[in-house]
Parts: sequence; structure tokens; C-alpha cells
Amino acid sequence: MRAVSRRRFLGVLGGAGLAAAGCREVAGQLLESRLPLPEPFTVPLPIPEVARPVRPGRYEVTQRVAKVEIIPGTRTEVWGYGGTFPGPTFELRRGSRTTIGVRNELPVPTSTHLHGGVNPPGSDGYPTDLVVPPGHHAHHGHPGEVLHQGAKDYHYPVDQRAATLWYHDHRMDHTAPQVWRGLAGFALVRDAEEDALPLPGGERELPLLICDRAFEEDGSFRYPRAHDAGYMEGVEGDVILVNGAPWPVAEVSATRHRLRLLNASNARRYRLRLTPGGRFTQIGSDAGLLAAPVTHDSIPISPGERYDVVVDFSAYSVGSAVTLVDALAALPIMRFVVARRAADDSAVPARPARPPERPPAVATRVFDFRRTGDVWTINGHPYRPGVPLARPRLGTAEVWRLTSDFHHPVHVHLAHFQVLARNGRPPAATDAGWKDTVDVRPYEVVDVLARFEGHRGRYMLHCHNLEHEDMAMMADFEVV
Ligand SMILES: [Cu+2]
Repeated sequence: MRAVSRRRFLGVLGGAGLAAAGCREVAGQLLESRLPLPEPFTVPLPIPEVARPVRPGRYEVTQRVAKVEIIPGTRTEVWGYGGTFPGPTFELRRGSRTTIGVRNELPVPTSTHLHGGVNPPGSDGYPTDLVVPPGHHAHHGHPGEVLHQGAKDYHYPVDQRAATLWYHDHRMDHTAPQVWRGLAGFALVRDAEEDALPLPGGERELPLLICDRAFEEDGSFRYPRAHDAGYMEGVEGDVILVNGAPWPVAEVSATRHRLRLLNASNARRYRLRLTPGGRFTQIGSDAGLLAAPVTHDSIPISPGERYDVVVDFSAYSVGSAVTLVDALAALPIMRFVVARRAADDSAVPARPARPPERPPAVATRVFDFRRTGDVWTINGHPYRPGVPLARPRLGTAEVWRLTSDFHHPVHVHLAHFQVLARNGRPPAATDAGWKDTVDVRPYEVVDVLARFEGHRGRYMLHCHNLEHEDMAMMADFEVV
């Protein structure tokens, strides 16, 4: 069945991605599912529920075990925020301080990181700042470990521009398996500047959390056991999920749609394309809207990155199928079916946001992401909690030079950055705007201008390949 499906996938691609498929663009090792996989484009695209505050400015969410139907006809145990995968979408408003109380009813400790958030260090989801389930006793504490019994309030000032953020588990040594089991969801920051734009909204704004998973015969998630050798490079699954559904299908009107694309995979990189042809008009990056839209035929997206794009489905005839594919693996991701004509008063604004300022850098620092023996290291060191590799000053900007021996999607907490150069040359068109995660490719040198604003204290930078992260590719920095 799988061979037939794969041939069909290749047919879907029509050769669009085959040229790239042979290149060494893959970051992880493939784990294959042990059950028959569904036909693509048969499961409707789910949209995660929008979380409701318990009172203005306060949300409460419980992390718990639940059984959900992912592969039709089977049940999968997920560890989810609110028992769902993805978790609920939090709609945050710039200028409205928000507290999210996270209760942990899972069998394991957790730490919740709001990815892209400009938050005080105590609410940043530090890997040893843990919420433990009631009655849990730590067997072997890490130095400096803090345990919150049962629940913790995370305080978010939401003093940052409109952007597609997401939240996920960040527990020391266990982020990869815990996110794989479902601990991730969207958090969208909105503001007045964005409200004034004529962007597609409502049903025409689709958050798309893309990730890969593998499944056991009984429908449970398949993931390597702690001591399975061979997954040093990262774990990739053979099923692509969008918002938790395998290769889903969505009916759309023949109008513009805003797609908030998130790669929530542990290790898999994608090169997104539309087939039979089509373009993405990028309006935003990880951490906010762009000063000018940029049009792309394809978009490379590494774990942790977001692309905010507009696709105009009026370019296709009613009844046609438009497939979002990954040109790296030559496999489909999901399908849009253009169902009907409709009025469209949306537009792509010529200037979605003000151009980002570029303050002069007060320092240049090098962070080298590399394998050292059996672990992944930064500047030669496996992670040492509490030992900062840098002490940037609040209110300043620095050039951080990121170097690499492999594909490492580098994520910096707190500080948003602009990509200045790749290998001394101008960055790619897809590097535009404010970012918090950048794919550093094998033997590449990426210069970014990072701004340290908002809060003093202990933060971190790390590889967002979650297996690399768990294998020690993290470092602290302290804003002073
Ligand atoms: Cu890495």
C-alpha cells in the first residue's frame, strides 16, 4: 500500500521536487510507521480551538493524557495542552498583559516556552524550571532545578509586535519526546497596526502547524526508546500532519487566504511549494510583519520557523486541487480544493509594517554549533545550565555569528534578530524580517543582528532540532 501511495505522491508532484530530492538536505533519520497509512487528502483540515480566558487577562490550561483519532480507525495517546494536539490557540493582544496558568496532569515534568515571546526570565520556560505533576518526586535533579508542584503561572507582558508565535515543551533532556507526543500549539499576537491592514481574516486566515510523526501498529506514536542508537541526527516520521491530521484537505473559496506556516517538526526540514504551480506572497516572518511583501516560488522552513504568507486561490479554476508539497522529500503535505467563487475585499498591503531599525552593533560574538564526540555542542561545550556564554547589555544590539557543521536551526530566546549575511553574502529572500530562528546549513556562517530588549536575566540559545537540543546543544546567555 505504501509503495502505491508513494507513486501517487510522486504523481502529485509532477516532477516539481524531484531535482531537489537527491540532495543532502535531510537533517534526521527516518522512523517508519508500522500500520497502514491513510490515503492522502481524505481527512479534513482541523483548526485548533481558540482558548477562552477564565477572566480578562487570565487563561488556564491543563496538560493531560488523551486518546484522539489521528490515523482514521485508530486511537493515539497524546500528551496535550488541554488534552488536544495541537493545543488551543492563544490569541494575545499587544499591550494586554496575559497570564497563562499551566497545570500538569501528565506523568512527567514539563516546562512551557512561548517561542518568540519577549518575556521575563521566570516565565520563559527555562529547561530546569519545571512543573511537576502532583506527588512527583525528582529522582535526579539538575543543578539549579526549580520544581513547581502541579501548576505554574506564566506571565506574558505581550509588549511586542503582531506575530505568529507558538508554545511547546522545553523540559531538560526530554523536549523531543514530549513535543513528539503532542505538547505544542499556536499563540498569535495581534495589534492595532495589523488590524488596520486589509489582510484576509476569519475563515480565510489558517494557522498551519506542520510536523511529522511515525505510528506503531496500535496507532500510538512511535518514537525511539531512550537508548536506541542511530538517532543522533534527529528523528523524522513518515506521516506529515497539519494541525494534527495526516495529509489533510481543506476547501477554500477562490480568494486570498492568509496561511500562518509553522514547522513544528522535531528535525524535519521542508521546502514548501504549491503544485500545479503557484506563489507565496510572504507578509511576515517569525517575529512580525515585513516592511514589504516578498514573493516566493518555494519556502525552506526548518524546525521552529514561521512564515506568514498570502496565497491567492483566485488564480485557480473552481474545482481544482492545489497541493502544498515538500520538494525536499518529494512528498505532499496537504491539499486545498478551490470550492467556489466569492467576493474578496482583502489585499496584500505594500507596507505591512515599518522597516526595522538597524542599530549599530556594540559587539560581535561567535557561536559554533558542532558535534563533539557523542554530543552536540556550542563553542565546544555541551549545555551547562547557569553558565552564560555571553552577557549582552539590555537595550543594545550585537552581531552573533553562527557557524555550523550540519543543519542546525538556531533559536535565540528573548532577542529578535535580522539576518545580515550568509557566508559573507546577502541573505536569502526568505531570510527577511524579524526572526527568532534561522537555519544554519552545513559549514555555513550566518551573521545576525540581535536586539536585547525588554528584560534582563537568564535566557538561552539552542539548536531547534529537538534531538540535538536534548543532546546538549544549548547555552545560556544573560542580559545585563
Ligand atoms: Cu542542531
